[in-house]
Amino acid sequence: MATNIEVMPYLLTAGNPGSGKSTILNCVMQMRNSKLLREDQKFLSGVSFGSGMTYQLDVKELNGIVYMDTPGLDDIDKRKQAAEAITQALKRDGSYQIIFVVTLESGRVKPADIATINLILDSAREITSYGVIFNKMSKAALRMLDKQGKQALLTQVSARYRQEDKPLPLALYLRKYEDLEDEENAVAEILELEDFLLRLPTIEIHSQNVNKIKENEYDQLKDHFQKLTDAWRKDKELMLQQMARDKEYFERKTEQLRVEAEQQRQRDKMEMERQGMRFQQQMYATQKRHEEVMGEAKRQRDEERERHKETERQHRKETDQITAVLNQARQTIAEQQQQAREEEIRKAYAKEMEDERIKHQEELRRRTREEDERRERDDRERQREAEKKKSEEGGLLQNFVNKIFF
Ligand SMILES: Nc1nc2c(ncn2[C@@H]2O[C@H](COP(=O)(O)OP(=O)(O)OP(=O)(O)O)[C@@H](O)[C@H]2O)c(=O)[nH]1
Ligand SMILES: [Mg+2]
Repeated sequence: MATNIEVMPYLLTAGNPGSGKSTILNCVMQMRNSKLLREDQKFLSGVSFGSGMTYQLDVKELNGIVYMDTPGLDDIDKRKQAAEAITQALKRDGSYQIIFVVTLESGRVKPADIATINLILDSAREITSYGVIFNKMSKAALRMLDKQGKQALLTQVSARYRQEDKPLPLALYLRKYEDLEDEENAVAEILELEDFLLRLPTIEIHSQNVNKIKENEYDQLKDHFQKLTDAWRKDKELMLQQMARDKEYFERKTEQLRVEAEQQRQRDKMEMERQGMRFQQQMYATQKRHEEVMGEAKRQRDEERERHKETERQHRKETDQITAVLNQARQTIAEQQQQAREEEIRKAYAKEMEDERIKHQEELRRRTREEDERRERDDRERQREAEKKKSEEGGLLQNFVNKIFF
């Protein structure tokens, strides 16, 4: 193995018993190997009661990478042995990727894990960058872990015994894989591991800079971080209490505002009702006025209609009178015309009579004249007769002839 030290990079996991170090390494190795790993190529993993399953440094080499599984420091009986195994793993001179595997307890990083990380970082000061896998997290916890929660976990896990300003580790939050539960040497496909390892910085560790892990300080450190954790919890409780007080105040304030708003609403409602009543009264008065005006208008209209009827009646009466007068006039005219006509007839008749009389007179005169003439003639005749008679003696024949020809 010594021959590989200068060329092969190391991938080292550290953390407390049962956190899942061996399983994670097996998963990484399987992910990087085309064939299924043989049992002897894998790290021993599984349920162990009492102490950790890995209690000494376990090393596997696969495809040019050396995987190192270190034991946890929490087991008091194996702590010294475990500390030696970790120191031994760090003293190999080469390029390392260091991963701490931790599990949460009630959503918080365990003081034992913080103490372990602190002791290891204290022994190898060249570990300036490292990764932390928060392992076996419930799906619900992962869902609820927002950006702030993740930051809180990282702050807890990188809390320092010595106050030093080191960058925060690279974190990976892994869910609890059901098919790994209590299994021995089980392997699962954890896709996030690939990306995590690609981003995890590689650091150089030189054996001369690696000190022995002070495992005797473990309990003291754990207590220290326990107190710190308690203080965080207290802070959190205080914060929660403050939040509860804020919430109560907010609720009280909200209720007060609601009551005020309700009172205002009631006042507004009453005011609106008052205004409504006033409006209604005004409406009523307006309506009444309107009705009065309408009534007055109707009365005037009726009167007008009556007047109109009266005028019409009067007019009709006048018309009748005029008609009567006209009829009268017409009748008078007719009578006058009749009279005139009769007069004319009478005159014509009179004229006719006159004419007749004149004619008659003329006739009479003519007859008289004729009579006179006849008498004259007769007289002359008689005279002639007489003369004739006288001449008869002179000429009876002559007279006779004259008589026949006249
Ligand atoms: N459900 C579930 N169980 C897991 C997971 N990872 C590890 N385990 C189980 O947890 C137990 C302990 O795992 P290991 O890998 O042996 O833990 P470890 O950190 O190597 O423990 P030690 O060697 O004793 O220090 C095993 O039974 C694993 O199957 C996981 O993601 N989900
Ligand atoms: Mg193990």
